[in-house]
This record gives sequence, structure tokens and C-alpha cells, in this order.
Amino acid sequence: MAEGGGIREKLVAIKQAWAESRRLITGAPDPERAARLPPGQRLLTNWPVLDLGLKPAISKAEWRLAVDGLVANPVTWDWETYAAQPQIEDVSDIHCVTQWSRFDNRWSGVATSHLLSVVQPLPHANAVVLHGADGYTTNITLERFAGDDCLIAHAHDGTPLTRDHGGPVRAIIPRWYFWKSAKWLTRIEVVAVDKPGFWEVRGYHNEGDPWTEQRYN
Ligand SMILES: Nc1nc2c(c(=O)[nH]1)N[C@H]1C(S)=C(S)[C@@H](COP(=O)(O)O)O[C@H]1N2
Ligand SMILES: [Mo]
Repeated sequence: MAEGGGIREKLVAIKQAWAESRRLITGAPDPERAARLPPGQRLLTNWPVLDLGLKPAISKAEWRLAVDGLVANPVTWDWETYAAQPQIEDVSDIHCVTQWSRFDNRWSGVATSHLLSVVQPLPHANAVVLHGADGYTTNITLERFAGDDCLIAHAHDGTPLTRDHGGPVRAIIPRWYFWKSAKWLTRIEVVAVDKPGFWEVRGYHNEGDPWTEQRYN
């Protein structure tokens, strides 16, 4: 009985420790995860689809990415040229202005810093306008666009981007709200004077930092 009593004590101690750490309680505060969730956001594990109701169907064969405006070396990449560029992976969190966030998205594609090194923005270039094949546009400062977590992405968690999520290629700008991450990316316009995009002219903030809730202006 002495041994059985010892086991019982251990089991009680384990469960007591669980109670102290609030183990198994759904929604128990997890400081690490809470610190990653910007104010006013809730965490999802699924991945909602948001767009203007128009989802262009673009095959890899017909897809082109034009980079023009204030650059020394404008380019138009077809799929083969894009795929031949150095590829990177980056894991980042999505924060949508409609209050959902999704952690740990693994993006594959070409670093925006690499793209900029190819096209060589001119000294008076300050911002880029990303154009989607659905007519969508969004603006970002050149400095933010050049961030080392920003990609021209073709895959998410190892799977080619679906048409719903902006395939074959979309922008990923992790430190801003997700509306800055243009889907069906076909043109990057480098400009001197910031040019508000589709949502930016409709009341969304010109920047979009989730941590200071730059949702609307
Ligand atoms: N081309 C294009 N890109 C877009 C949009 C759009 O309507 N068209 N919507 C933006 C918004 S508001 C969000 S929240 C995200 C949604 O991306 P998802 O559908 O992959 O979740 O795409 C952004 N990029
Ligand atoms: Mo959005």
C-alpha cells in the first residue's frame, strides 16, 4: 500500500501542477501567444479569403510581373525568369484589418530586396504601388517594401498559392495589415510621391501598423 500511496501522491501532485498552470483550459492566457497578437485581433487557424469579389484566373504561362516607374532597369518577368531568381522562405504572422490573425505562415518566393537590387530604384524613388490583376492597388513606402520579411510569394506552407489566395504570385508585407499584401500581383510601380491605393483612398490608413491599430485614417 505504501507504494500505491506514493503513486497516488505523484498523480495528485501532477494534477495540482496542471491546475496551477491552468493546463487544458481553452483560452488560458499563453503569454507568448498573447504577446504576438496585436490589439483588437483574434487568432484563427483557418485562412479566410478576402477580395473584391473578382478572382482573376491567371496561368503561370500567361502571368507577367512588370516593375516600372522610377527604376534604372525596368523588367518584365515571366514565370521562368521569376522562378530562376534566388528563392527564400520566411515565416510570418498575418494580421487582417477585419480583426483576424493567423500565426506562422511559411511563404516561399523572391525577396523584395532582391527584386529591388535588380531594378535599381532611382534616388528620388520613395514608394511602390502594387497592382493586382483584379484592378486592386495598394501603396507602401520603399523602405517598408524592402524589409527582409517581404516577398513576392508563390507558395504558402509549401503549397503553391491557390487562385483564391492570389496565385500564381502575391506580395507579402508581414509588418502591415494584410490589405497591403496584394494578390494576383502583376505590376510594381516605383514612384516618388506616395499614391494612395484602393483601400487607402476609401478611408484605410496610409500605412497600416497592427500594433498601433492604424486601421483607418
Ligand atoms: N489583388 C488584390 N489583393 C488583395 C485584396 C484584393 O481585393 N485584391 N484584398 C486585400 C485584403 S483586404 C486582404 S485582408 C488580403 C486577403 O488575402 P487572403 O484572401 O489570401 O486571405 O488580401 C489583400 N490583397
Ligand atoms: Mo483585409
